[in-house]
Amino acid sequence: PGKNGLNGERSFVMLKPDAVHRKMIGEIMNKLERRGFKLVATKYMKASRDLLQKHYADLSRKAFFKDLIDYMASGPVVPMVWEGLNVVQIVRTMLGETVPHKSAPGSLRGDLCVDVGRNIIHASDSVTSARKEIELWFHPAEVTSWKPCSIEWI
Ligand code: RTP
Repeated sequence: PGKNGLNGERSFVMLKPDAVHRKMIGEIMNKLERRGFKLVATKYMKASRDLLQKHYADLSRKAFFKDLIDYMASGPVVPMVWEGLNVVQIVRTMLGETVPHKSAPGSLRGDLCVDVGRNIIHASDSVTSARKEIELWFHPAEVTSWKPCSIEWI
């Protein structure tokens, strides 16, 4: 174990507009918290097409790129930074597959969605892309890590 008893790894996770519309924000955040990860940044926003095009730049040649940007710009999103041991890989596993019909029950997509074009959540696929995505979506001052404290609250 490294920093804070964990490896201090961070992932960029984003609830997509369909998750917001379907009122799943709490349910999904709850699953990430219960798994053992720590929320260190979040906001609620309508993302600009420019920001979304930068975020999905690797997919710009894909036939579905315009539909993807239209969908992501169609309503508010909830970008987040989660911290914890092997968070990048574990959250990708929790998501299930990109295509919901290949996602096992028990995974977020396997339990909560059916359409690849409405697949509720994004999460970084590597530590390197997490670093880039966190930098794209958050100012450093918006990310606030914390340690468990010993004060008894109740
Ligand atoms: P994400 O980046 O959103 O976490 O998704 P991913 O890694 O599982 O999948 P990726 O290949 O990066 O694709 C990004 C998002 O594009 C949409 N998509 N639509 N119509 C299609 O065939 C298609 N394929 C991908 C999905 O919303 C996917 O999450």
